[in-house]
Amino acid sequence: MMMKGKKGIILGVANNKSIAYGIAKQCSEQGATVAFTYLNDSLKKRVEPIAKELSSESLVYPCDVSNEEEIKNLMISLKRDLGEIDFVVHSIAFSPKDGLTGRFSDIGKKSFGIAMDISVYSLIEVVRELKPIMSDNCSVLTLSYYGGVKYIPNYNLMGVAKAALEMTVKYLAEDLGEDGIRVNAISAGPIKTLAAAGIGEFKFMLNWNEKHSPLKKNVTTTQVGNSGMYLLSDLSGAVTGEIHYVDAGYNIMGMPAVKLDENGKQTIAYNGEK
Ligand code: 0WD
Repeated sequence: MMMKGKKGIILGVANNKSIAYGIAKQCSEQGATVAFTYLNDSLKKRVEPIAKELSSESLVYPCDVSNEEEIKNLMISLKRDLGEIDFVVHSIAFSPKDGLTGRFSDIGKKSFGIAMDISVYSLIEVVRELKPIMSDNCSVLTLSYYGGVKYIPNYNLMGVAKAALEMTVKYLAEDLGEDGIRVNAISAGPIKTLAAAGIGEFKFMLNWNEKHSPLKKNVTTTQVGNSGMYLLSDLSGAVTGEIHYVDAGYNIMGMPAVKLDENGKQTIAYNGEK
């Protein structure tokens, strides 16, 4: 029981396909008490059964991270119900549609601001507001994607947001290190979730990653959950400011591997043909 006695909050469960659900489940199985937030009333209906499944039915709180008051109220509720917290998972991102389709140069200023606010600034704000109740070896985890490091088709504005998020992790890690608080990110391979449905040609991304990653597979929320649990546990007590890839190794590839087909002709595993 790697998380026995630990208490934490997970922001960003939309349903049981969410990466945050995978992390919550693994933490709970390892003995943690997990509290949840929901974005709005329609998602509340999805989050409540998940909280019940993980014996957290009394630990479900509203929190739209674009609303300062809701973040402040979250701290008050957690202090009342849990006292201290040992981990925080920020599994939240949002971009208006014009940030994920069409030409990059057409992205509007308003969309840019919204994506950066919800997907990046919210990490800083959540950490700052919850800091008074963080234990002195608290671990914070957020979720990133390789599109913040290299060009990925259609990831567009979210790529810029993830680049900013990854640097935010590093600056926060340094800032909070003296308080014993660790801040890390998992850069996960593509997974079919609600948020992923907004990305153009997502199926192509899934196929491409599966065929061209060293492990020749896509990752699951359980696998991301296990790595997340490690980063939230004392097993990673000397790890901070890290962007940890959980992507079947895809990020190490500079080009797709070339194989010989039955005619001795050089070929790649997948060229995007449907
Ligand atoms: O392939 C993927 N699915 C990957 C996702 C690969 C690598 C990284 N990620 C990241 C995402 O960018 C995000 O940061 O993982 C994180 C979680 O995403 P997810 O699990 O793929 O998607 P989902 O289940 O939709 O959870 C994201 C949730 C929102 O869901 P919807 O679909 O309703 O936008 O983020 C939450 C919301 O629950 N969210 C908010 N929460 C509070 N306040 C807000 C907000 N303003 N906006 C979105």
